[in-house]
Amino acid sequence: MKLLFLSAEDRADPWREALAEELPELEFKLWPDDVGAPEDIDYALVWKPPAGELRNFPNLKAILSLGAGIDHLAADPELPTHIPTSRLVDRCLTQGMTEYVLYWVIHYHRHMNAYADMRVRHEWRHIPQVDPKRRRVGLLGLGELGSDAAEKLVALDYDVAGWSRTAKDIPGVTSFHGADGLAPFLARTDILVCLLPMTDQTRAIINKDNLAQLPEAAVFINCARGAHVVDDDLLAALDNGRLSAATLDVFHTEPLPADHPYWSHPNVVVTPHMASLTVAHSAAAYIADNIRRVERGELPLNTVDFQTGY
Ligand code: OXD
Repeated sequence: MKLLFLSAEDRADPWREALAEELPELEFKLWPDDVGAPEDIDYALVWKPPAGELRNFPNLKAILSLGAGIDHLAADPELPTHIPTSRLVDRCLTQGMTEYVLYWVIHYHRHMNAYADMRVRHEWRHIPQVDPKRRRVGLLGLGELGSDAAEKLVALDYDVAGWSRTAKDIPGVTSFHGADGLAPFLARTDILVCLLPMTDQTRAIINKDNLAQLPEAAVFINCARGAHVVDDDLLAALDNGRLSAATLDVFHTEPLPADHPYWSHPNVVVTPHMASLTVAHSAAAYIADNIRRVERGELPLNTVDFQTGY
């Protein structure tokens, strides 16, 4: 049984070691130099494969994504769709994203951006502290990642709402859904966090019209995809005060070009698509479990529905 590892962004060695512990009978092949006979490859563990590449492996039994998002696969018009594709759902991946969201929500809630500016000016004063029950956090997307972040924010007493395609029932979280639910959701959101999947319905959702629904001086945190955002509209909202700040982890072009205005905007924090990185030793157990399932003739966990796009 052979697995092909194909990613220009992930280190192969930790995966080779972690999968050898989980499935000693699995042979680890590395794209592009150590592929062997393409017809011998049973599984492809991938991140952003070149379009059409997976067509070259005629006996693949499943495609396993190295990340939670599968837009990197959905964009391939030649993706083999007669076999299942599985999203990565993993404790460390979810935990990492929740840490990122909590870190930045708390940063803005506790005015850490303003305190950082004051430190530069050697200025000593207090900014009134706000009860978290009065801080309205809104999560765009209540899937695996969004719902975990929502639950942890509820545990910290924030006033949490979420917006999703269909209604969700998460204790303590006010659920808005569908096109009609978006404007009222935005109108009650001081800190907006985007954790949406990338689909035709969510592309460019952070645009001038939707940003205009937010209260004055709201904050935006994007840890989903750059294409959720119309960059010029976001920059305009930062410049006209609709938004007071933004933390952005994802961009239309990655790495973010050195001359992009986000880098030097005083109210924007840029992080290099690191909100949650896949941890091989944790995720390998899930990948091995999925391979065992397929070998038993079952579908892998979290098989992607390409109609909904996740
Ligand atoms: C993912 C990502 O989809 O890192 O997991 O963006």
